[in-house]
Amino acid sequence: MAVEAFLNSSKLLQHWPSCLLGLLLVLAIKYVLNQRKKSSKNYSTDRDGDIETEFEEEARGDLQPALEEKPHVQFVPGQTLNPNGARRFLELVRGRRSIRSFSPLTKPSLGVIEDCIRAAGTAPSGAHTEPWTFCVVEEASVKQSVRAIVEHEEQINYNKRMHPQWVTDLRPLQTNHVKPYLTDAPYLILIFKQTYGTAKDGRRKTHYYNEISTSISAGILLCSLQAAGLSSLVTTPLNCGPALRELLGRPVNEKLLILLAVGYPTDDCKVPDLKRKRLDEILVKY
Ligand code: IYR
Repeated sequence: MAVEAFLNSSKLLQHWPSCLLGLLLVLAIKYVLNQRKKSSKNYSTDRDGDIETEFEEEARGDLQPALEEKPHVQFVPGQTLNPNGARRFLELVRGRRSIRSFSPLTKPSLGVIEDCIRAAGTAPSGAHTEPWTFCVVEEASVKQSVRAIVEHEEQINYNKRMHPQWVTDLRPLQTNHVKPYLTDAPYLILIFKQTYGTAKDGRRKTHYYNEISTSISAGILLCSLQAAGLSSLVTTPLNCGPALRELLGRPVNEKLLILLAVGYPTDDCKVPDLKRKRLDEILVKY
């Protein structure tokens, strides 16, 4: 017995290079299989992390675009060359200020607000998914509920949730948790980004770059409100998103991006004395 065991162990000793090779081969195969599994689960991971969706593993032959596939049409420019256009637009947007003192007495027509939202809806979006919802609130009781939610959370934000540096940085703007503009302004517009949608076949539809797309459309909305002669305030009520979404009965795929108050300033409306950066501070030429 002892002799046999000795012979066996000496055989093992003789063949250790091939054993090691075999072991390495098995490890290499395992590694390759693992990597393939990882990458097949995660098609959409881009290096900037801007595309958040992970796709389900599914038959590749079965895939259909969310958008209808049809021949492209001739582009007809909607604008003609206008050398003064940019300058006039600059003058328009230069005059825009965020205000916090709205007149409760004057109210623009809903038609104007609708046109501004039509303009916002022209924004480009990831794979033309148009991932935005604009909720317009004019009903006094709903504005009151919005204000109650926001003031409750902001009181916590200002008093304990946020870092003292946040409160300090906001001091020049003279803001606090009391927000009369949420009930004084004739309209509130709550802009939701749709984090995903539903395709025609009922499957979940990826809304690529939904935050960027909705932010672009919000920018267009601000400009069109300004063009309509209206004032606006952009607010990003911290920690209020879910409660406001529920108040308005919006679905779970929608997340509040920003809340606008819209209307006319009071006669005694004051704004912070702010300067904007010069062109040479924001433009880099190559
Ligand atoms: N959302 C809060 C606080 C606030 C935060 C920033 I950053 C501002 O630029 C302005 C205000 C509020 O509306 O009071």
